[in-house]
Amino acid sequence: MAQTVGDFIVERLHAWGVKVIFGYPGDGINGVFGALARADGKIKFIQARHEEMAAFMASAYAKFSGHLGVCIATSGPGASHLVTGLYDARLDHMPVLAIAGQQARAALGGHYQQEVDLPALFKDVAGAFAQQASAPAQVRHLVDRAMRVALGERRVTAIILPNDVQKLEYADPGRMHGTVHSGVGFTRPKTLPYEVDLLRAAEALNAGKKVAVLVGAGALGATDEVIAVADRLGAGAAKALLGKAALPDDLPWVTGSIGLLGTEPSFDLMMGCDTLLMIGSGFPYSEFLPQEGQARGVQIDIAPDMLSLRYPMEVNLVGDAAETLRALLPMLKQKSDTAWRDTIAKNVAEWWETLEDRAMQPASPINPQRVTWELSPRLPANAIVTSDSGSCANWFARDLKMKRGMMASLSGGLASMGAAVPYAIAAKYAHPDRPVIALVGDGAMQMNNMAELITVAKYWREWADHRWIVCVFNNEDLNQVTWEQRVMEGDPKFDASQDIPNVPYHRFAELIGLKGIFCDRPDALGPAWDEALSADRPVVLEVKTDPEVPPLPPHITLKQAKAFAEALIKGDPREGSVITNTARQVLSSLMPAGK
Ligand SMILES: Cc1ncc(C[n+]2csc(CCOP(=O)(O)OP(=O)(O)O)c2C)c(N)n1
Ligand SMILES: [Mg+2]
Repeated sequence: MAQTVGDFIVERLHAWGVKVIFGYPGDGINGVFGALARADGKIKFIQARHEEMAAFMASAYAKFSGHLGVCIATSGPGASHLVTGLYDARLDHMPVLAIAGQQARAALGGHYQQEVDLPALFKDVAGAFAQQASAPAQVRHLVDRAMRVALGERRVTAIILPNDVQKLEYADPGRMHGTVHSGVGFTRPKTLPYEVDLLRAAEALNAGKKVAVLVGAGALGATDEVIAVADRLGAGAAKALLGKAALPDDLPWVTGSIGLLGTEPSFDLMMGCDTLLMIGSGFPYSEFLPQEGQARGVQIDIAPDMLSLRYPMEVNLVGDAAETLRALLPMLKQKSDTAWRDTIAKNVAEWWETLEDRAMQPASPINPQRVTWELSPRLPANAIVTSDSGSCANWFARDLKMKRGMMASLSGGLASMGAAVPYAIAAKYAHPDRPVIALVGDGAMQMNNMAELITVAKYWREWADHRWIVCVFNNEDLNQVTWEQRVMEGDPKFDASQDIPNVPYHRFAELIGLKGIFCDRPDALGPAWDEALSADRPVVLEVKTDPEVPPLPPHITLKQAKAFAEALIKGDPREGSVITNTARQVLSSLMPAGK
């Protein structure tokens, strides 16, 4: 049989090093699925339950493997389902290629069934390169460019394939005017600023007496270099959410997460510094950074458009984090005064005690902070942790102690619900030999993560390490938003939008052949984690958690505290029970006594 366009595309992706594709079939893309079947396992296909989940998987695969992620879907609804997952990759700067089917060329423009204007649909999310094929000779350069643009610019790209084109016989473009002759291959360049600019950065950093470092996802491959530079500068370092694994939390000068989900020492570090060194981060909330003019700023980022965006930097360096820090290090003078760092370390040590104290406060029935607090010491050395968007992201950010060599991620820029389970599945394709743990709210389970457990049930036996755990925080509430309504808006909880049904997640797990564990007693939490981590198959650990423990930001303003108090006065349905010990503990430091 002659090679079809579908066969050629699969072969070309293989030549580009693609090993796995996440997706869902349909008649708009069957020409490529037939080719995948004929390719005899050269590229592995992973069947998700929903195309959005396949796109989340592609995004997470890129995050955890360092390679490009690929997802595939049929025309119309399959393609439109991909979009949110693709935005996740787009906002977190991940190289992802989306392949979507389309109606036959002759039908386009005919208000045909499942006909969606896909170039227009993908124009924003895959704006770097979104093209629809109209002839076999075109697909070679469409694949080559989609791959190279995605890898080179760390962007999302899309190839749209009318179903009749997929079945045509493939032929290379002839040698004539108007043809394109492209090739395979991309290697990441070494990106390093000029010495003169490194010297300017060094001058600013050497002059500082109180240096603060902020690391993000761009620093994940530069742990040694960040530590060396921070040690030389006597600096403290805070971590943006996506950079959580960039520095281990057992270093005394690492202040943990920053921002709304962050820690008090990170807040103090930024408010007190005279120099800011930001490495590979697009952390969005400027109010957690120094005030303009307070600090001299140096930023390192691989993407020029991310420079001087959150704080006006004096020195803007385009470079790979590890390479740039390595080049910078010999230019930096060892700080001899340790007072600044000693203060940071003292704040950090006290903060960990505060967190333990908060986690151990009684709650009804389980304090959600205790869930991650108990997990930290039990985390296997090479664990990969994912989190959904919801209150568990607070506990993931704040309470979970990362050790050297672990990985962690979540939907950062998009902060989408529904990402933790597909992320955790993708982690198994990036690193089948590593244990994976997903932290998920019950709302996010109901939204779509539950259905993806079926994907886990389908595939887990082929994973080298069978440890795969999703921990569900069952609080029967869309709790993060409930607290946002109270604290940010000053509104009482709106039961109609916030209450969600109680679902036996652990029993659903058992129904589909996974292990289910249920926990509603604080003292059973540690043993429950132990049982989950030693199980012979994937586990759903369902924990009944208290929705009245507030995931408040570390520096909650008086304005917000007042809004919260107003919500109580206006008659929040939970008024009687709402100020638990934990809430009182946090609020007492903010509210005037007796209010
Ligand atoms: C797709 C999507 N829809 C809505 C939101 C807004 N949102 C953020 S957190 C949250 C509540 C999540 O509830 P749940 O998963 O139960 O976690 P909890 O906060 O209760 O722990 C909502 C609705 C979002 N981030 N993403
Ligand atoms: Mg919930």
